[in-house]
Amino acid sequence: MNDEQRSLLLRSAARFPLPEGMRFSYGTAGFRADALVLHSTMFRAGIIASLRSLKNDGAVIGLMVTASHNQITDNGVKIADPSGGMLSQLWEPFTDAVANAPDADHLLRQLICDFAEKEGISFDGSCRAEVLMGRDTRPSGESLLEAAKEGVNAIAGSAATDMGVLTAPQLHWMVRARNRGEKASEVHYFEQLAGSFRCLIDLAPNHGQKSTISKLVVDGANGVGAEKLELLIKMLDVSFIEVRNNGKGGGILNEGVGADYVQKERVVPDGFGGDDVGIRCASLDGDADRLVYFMIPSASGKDIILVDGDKMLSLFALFIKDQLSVLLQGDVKDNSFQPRLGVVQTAYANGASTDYLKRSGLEVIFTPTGVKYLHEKAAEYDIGIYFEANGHGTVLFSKCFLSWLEARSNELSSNSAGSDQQRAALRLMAVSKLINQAIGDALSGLLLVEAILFHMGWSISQWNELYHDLPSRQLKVKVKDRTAVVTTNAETTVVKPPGIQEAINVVSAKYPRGRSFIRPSGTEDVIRVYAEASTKDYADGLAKSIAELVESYLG
Ligand code: G16
Repeated sequence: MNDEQRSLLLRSAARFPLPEGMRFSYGTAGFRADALVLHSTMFRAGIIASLRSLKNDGAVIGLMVTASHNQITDNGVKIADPSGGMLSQLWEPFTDAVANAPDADHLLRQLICDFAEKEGISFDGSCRAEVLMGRDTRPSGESLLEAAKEGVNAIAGSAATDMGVLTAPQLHWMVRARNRGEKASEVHYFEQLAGSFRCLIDLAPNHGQKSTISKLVVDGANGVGAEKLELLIKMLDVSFIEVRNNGKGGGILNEGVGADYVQKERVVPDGFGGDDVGIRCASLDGDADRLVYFMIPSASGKDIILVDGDKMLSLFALFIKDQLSVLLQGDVKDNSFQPRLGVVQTAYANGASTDYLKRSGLEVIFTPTGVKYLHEKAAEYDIGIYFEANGHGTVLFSKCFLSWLEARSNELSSNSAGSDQQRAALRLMAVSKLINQAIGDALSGLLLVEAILFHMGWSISQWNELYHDLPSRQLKVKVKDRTAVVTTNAETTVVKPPGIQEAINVVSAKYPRGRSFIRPSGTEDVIRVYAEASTKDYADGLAKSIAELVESYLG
């Protein structure tokens, strides 16, 4: 950095002082906190995004201002790497250090210069950083995005482009598209989703003889997903989707609505009720990267039947496996390429889902919570399907598999056009275009679920019958210091504080099919408790006992 660059950085940083007594951590999916204390964090996240772009020879980086499922008064930031995936974990320690570096004595500047030197990042103007920015609908978003923009601009020669209000997955998709030299506007995103969805519908068996798709009601969490889904519906020109909780009727983001609420509380969200009994319903979260389905079984109660991320994973895996086996049958020569199909889950996955997937002959791998871990694992397969039970996930297709598929599809269209094999190849190609390759995306996931249910001719109940969930319960416990809990084995074993894991084991063993674990949340200031057992009462009882254990150990 030359003197001019240094003084630009110092002048800009002085406008965003660190709030006193706060410690920021990049966490499960970026920085999150009360929006009032986040201006310095946003400014610094802007700097990090610029540096990340310089490190990647000027590739486009994404910066999304969102706190996703958190309450409306919170906000946060997610940084997208050139692939469109989450920021490399290798940079997280530096990111934490930058977010917390004291302003005094130019420590922030020194930290940045030292890191840049170590990473071989040059400020000589040989390449220019470019950062695409988006925000969700939170009221604090605009001013926090401005702070992040100032951070980008504090690295001389960097360019920040404000893409406005977007879902988080849209921004990730745009970053990926830009770096692949593809068209990357919102319209292109919608066109790609709409085109591949139509293609799957047209390829459904007996299409034309089937009735139209039955009604789907979507809870938009009073957030950005509702607004974008309405646009997508217009582009699709369909009438089977009704959007509720779009924020226009005075509802509050994530309050009594949204995927996180529906999945954790298992109750009917606001805006839904007796008239929706038996109808297929779905919920998006605050930045539309999570999706769960549900059904209201009776008009008299608040309970729902949840069809969660595990069921989505199972539906996608089943469909893809079927299409693959059709495609691979027959021609011995082509059978020489055997694509590897893998599924990735976390400890939150319902035990019944894992049993079902294994029984279906699939390879199941576990990672800690956080799509950054699942995505990385899924990318090791030709087709990697990953989902968290909370509805965050996608299907990844390797470059090698897609080239093979394209060649195979071309061959089939010249030799056996209209054959089952050709249709299977076309379906898989459409899935790879429909489902977001950068990150979990509620809108693309929703269209894929709808297309597969239509293909199968299934209702939501038939889908739900794939396997029967073990009853489960999740709780959160507020403690003095959540970092006191340290876990291992994909978060299934607590190593600190000593003794608590043994106590959890003793309690869990008292319940038939009892399984439970605890972990510190990376997005909220709580310890999360998960419990499952053979009955609802047992699962509730086990969760309560484990929560009491957490309180007794951590206060
Ligand atoms: C984020 C992550 C998810 C994670 C969730 C909850 O989701 O992207 O992978 O499951 O947080 O994390 P934790 O239990 O650590 O609080 P979102 O939708 O909030 O961005």
